[in-house]
Amino acid sequence: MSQKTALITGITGQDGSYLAELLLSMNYRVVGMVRRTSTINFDRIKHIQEQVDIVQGDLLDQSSMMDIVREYQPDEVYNLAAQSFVPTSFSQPVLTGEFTALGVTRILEAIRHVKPNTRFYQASSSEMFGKVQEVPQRESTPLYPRSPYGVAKVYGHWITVNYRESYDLFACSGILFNHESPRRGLEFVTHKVTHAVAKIKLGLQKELRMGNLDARRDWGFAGDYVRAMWLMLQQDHPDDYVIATGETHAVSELLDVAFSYVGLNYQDHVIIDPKFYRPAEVDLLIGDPAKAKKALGWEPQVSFKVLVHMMVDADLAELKK
Ligand code: NAP
Ligand code: F7E
Repeated sequence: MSQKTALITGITGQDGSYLAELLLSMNYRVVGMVRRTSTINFDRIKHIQEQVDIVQGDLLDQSSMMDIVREYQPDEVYNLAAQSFVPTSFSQPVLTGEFTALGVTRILEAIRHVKPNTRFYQASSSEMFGKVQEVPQRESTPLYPRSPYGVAKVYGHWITVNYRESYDLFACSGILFNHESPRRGLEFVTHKVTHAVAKIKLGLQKELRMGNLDARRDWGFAGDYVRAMWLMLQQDHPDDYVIATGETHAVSELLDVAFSYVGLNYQDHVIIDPKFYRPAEVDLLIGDPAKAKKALGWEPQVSFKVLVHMMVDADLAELKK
């Protein structure tokens, strides 16, 4: 069989790096789109940089997307690029809409005009469920986003469905619940906590300032979740899938598991700071991955506890270097 080509937007992000590793292990030619920055930051992909084709493009720029699809003729496109931090979406709502919402249409337009048989994956999010209308959340649960990020992802989800129905594109929307790893950005709550735990344990920090400890999330491991993205594009028909563990944990439980792993009590170190509260919160997320299990044969491999311990261990090792 001839070698397949996959284009990944957002290859420098957490998921992009795991997906690139997975596709390379399956002998794909991997093309990674990166935006121009004054300082290059390829930390997450430096170990595979020689094996991927890096190409400059931006979700804000239609012609760059067209040119990339024309030049590389990808069999599969994974649209992982986005402004992905919820608090920033409140402070930069218009930019978030341009990247996270309209960016999806730009890439779909490039595929439609240049190579319409390309298979397309859109990185949709459990943030679309927001103020949840059903527990647990599944593919048919009505959407009620609670942030400009969530609203932008709703647009990205529906434009993907619309291009599938209007132009017969093989376009899938993966509705992924929170997924984490040692490569997670430090501003997200899991990595913020595990990094602080490691620093406190090593005597480099004393306190940790946090927001809402009652929020509940369905947290999985990013390495498991990128496998689901690939599986969606290998099916006979395009569809949408919830990818989740089916378990929910409060932020306070995350703190407890992380601090107690190194023999500490989080209540001795955590200070509540209203600065980290959001204008509107998503209180409870818990996904039902039954459809993905049945249709894709997908199941998560890493439990919540193992995930948190893995992240604390990685932070300790990094800080000791
Ligand atoms: P991430 O670590 O924040 O990575 C985002 C990527 O998007 C980075 O490579 C970033 O490049 C790139 N990017 C941002 N704006 C861009 C632009 N205008 N043009 C081109 N590239 C741009 O996110 P992640 O956690 O890997 O998540 C991947 C995708 O899944 C995102 O769309 C996210 O919204 C979505 N998602 C994530 C989760 C989760 O729990 N992780 C759950 C559901 C959905 P730079 O390196 O230049 O910043
Ligand atoms: O917050 C609470 C916060 O920033 C989780 C993105 O990948 O997943 C992510 O979005 C919860 C929230 O992720 C702090 O209020 C308390 O309830 O880690 P987070 P998120 O907002 O759920 C979805 C699926 C995506 O698609 C997004 O791209 O934790 N929380 N105290 C805090 N959160 C942060 N960041 N910092 C705190 O100090």
